[in-house]
Amino acid sequence: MADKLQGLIAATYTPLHADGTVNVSLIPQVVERLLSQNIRGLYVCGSTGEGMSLSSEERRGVTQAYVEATAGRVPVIVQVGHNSIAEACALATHACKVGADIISATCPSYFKVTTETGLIDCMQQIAAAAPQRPFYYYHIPMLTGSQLDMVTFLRRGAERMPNLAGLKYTSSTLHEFQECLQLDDGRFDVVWGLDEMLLGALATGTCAAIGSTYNIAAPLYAKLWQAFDRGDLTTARRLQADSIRFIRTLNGYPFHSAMKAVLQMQGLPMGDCRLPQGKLSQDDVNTLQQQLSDIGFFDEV
Ligand code: MN9
Repeated sequence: MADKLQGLIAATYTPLHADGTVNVSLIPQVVERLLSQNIRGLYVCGSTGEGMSLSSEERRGVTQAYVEATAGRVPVIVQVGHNSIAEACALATHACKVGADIISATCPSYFKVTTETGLIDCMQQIAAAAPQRPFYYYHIPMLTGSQLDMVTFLRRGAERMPNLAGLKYTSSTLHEFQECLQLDDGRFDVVWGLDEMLLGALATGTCAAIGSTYNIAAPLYAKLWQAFDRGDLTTARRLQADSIRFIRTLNGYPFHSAMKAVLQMQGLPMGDCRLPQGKLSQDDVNTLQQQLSDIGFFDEV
């Protein structure tokens, strides 16, 4: 079994030009900034990177650019989920070929996956398309609509997927997260995916967390993690409260469009989001900047 993921992992954004095409030329700068902030891995083409809003050709281009820019310094995890399983398999094979370290996938979501066996049937094909790489199922029921039992999935899935390594777990059910972490003496790598509940996940025993807001506030979360490690829960709670507060502000807008606007404020011209998320008006960008400044966001990160 491969090493488990560690620490803060950024769910990366996909930079776009003003005309909406992908701006791969910015990716090296994105990667250097994240690595300089001690980010320990990159999760590419997930919800944050708008994988589902990109063509497969664009996803291959973004994958290759992130792998090349990272040059083996931290693990690159590529999200290949698609409503067409065949397309997901082709993306997995490509990611493996260009040197991605780990493959991950959501389940199909137009036609819902309603049983754990059905989920294993789908994931088995994708995992088998990159058999030399660890595979992590991306559990995000709020977006896929598939609220299935992850303990059953891991237990039974491992019998059919030799490379099933774990989960990216984006759901607030901490008790199930804990069960998954502890299953079979901690055999699976179960990675936390809700930034606003990082402290709860640390208390539960997580070793790694993948999230969008680590792109804009890695130093805050690093301090939170360090405070937790030294047992200073008062500081850890204060920092988590700050994260909850700025995430609440961002949720007043289309979330990822607002996140890209913040990255722009921090000096990275990431462009807008694709529809259906879209872009913030200039008025909204100004209001957002003022709101974040009022809560001290820019002083803290
Ligand atoms: O999976 C991200 N989820 C989505 C990771 O983007 C749907 C999270 O990092 C959230 O963006 C974050 C803020 O709610 O927790």
